[in-house]
Amino acid sequence: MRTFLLAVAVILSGGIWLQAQAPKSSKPQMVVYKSPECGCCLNWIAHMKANGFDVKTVDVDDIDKVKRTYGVPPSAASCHTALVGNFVVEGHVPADAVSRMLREKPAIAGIAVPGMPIGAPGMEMPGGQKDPFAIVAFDKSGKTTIYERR
Ligand SMILES: [Cu+2]
Repeated sequence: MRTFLLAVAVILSGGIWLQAQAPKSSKPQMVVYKSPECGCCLNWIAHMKANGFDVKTVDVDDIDKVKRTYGVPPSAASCHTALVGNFVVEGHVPADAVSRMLREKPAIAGIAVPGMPIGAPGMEMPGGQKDPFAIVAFDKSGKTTIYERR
């Protein structure tokens, strides 16, 4: 019994210690730039929040300027542009692909889902239609490669 109580005490104090060590928010912090009129952008933001991202939204009048600033190649452009860690996330990229990039930290500038494919996160249709799409990676020079196909 005494050993049991001791074990419980050790576990509890360990838990308190871990909590004290944890950063205030362990969620990945993301900033999303979008035009104020963009509805599907809001749907994608909801998707990212539902998957554990801490999202701050910034409405901008000139979203193309944001894309130029962060080096999104025109061929990879979509509606919204997001920053997370040292990476750029363009368009309706699935949250798990963003998480993989943050985990693996590849030598790229960011990933994008060019255009607005039907059925991508935030682009869901009432009938459940889903078009296949590619997630592309781009580097600082604007070169794109296929990151994943969905
Ligand atoms: Cu969109």
